[in-house]
Amino acid sequence: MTFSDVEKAAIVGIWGKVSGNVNTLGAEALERLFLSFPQTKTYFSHFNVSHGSTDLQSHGGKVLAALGDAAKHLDNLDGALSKLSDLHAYNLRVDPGNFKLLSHCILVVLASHFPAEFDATAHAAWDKFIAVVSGVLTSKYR
Ligand code: HEG
Repeated sequence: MTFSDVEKAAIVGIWGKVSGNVNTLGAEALERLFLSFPQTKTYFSHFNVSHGSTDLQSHGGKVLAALGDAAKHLDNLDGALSKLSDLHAYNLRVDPGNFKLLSHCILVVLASHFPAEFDATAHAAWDKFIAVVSGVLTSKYR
């Protein structure tokens, strides 16, 4: 999957808004995930999932930081995400359907925090970007 120059600019531009605040924004994405789609909590039974917990902050930060790293490697996402792909496929075994749910929650966070920057072009580019990342993370299941 390739990204156009317009898509790349939108992905990197929004990442610039997110990068200084990954723990807070990531925690909000996870909180939305767990409240709207409670079945996703089954993977996190060892977490304190209450509002603002350090587990939410720390894990949310890791997820968004991984997206930020991916945004720097848009021409080689398979390579950049290879280790994370192994982890999700072989160790965590997250049902691939859950990636769409988390992706939705991340897009909602971006839209609500950056309404001016997150226009239709940025929305489409980020939707594609997270879908491609999710595709890589769920590519080694069999
Ligand atoms: Mg995953 C760990 C990124 C979707 C469940 N996830 C991680 C880690 C990262 C990450 C960076 C830490 C890896 C490490 O410690 O080395 N996850 C990530 C991305 C996306 C994603 C970028 C999709 C965009 N993860 C995802 C989904 C679920 C899930 C949809 C389940 C609903 N991830 C999960 C769990 C862990 C990680 C259970 C281990 C958490 C822990 O015990 O600390």
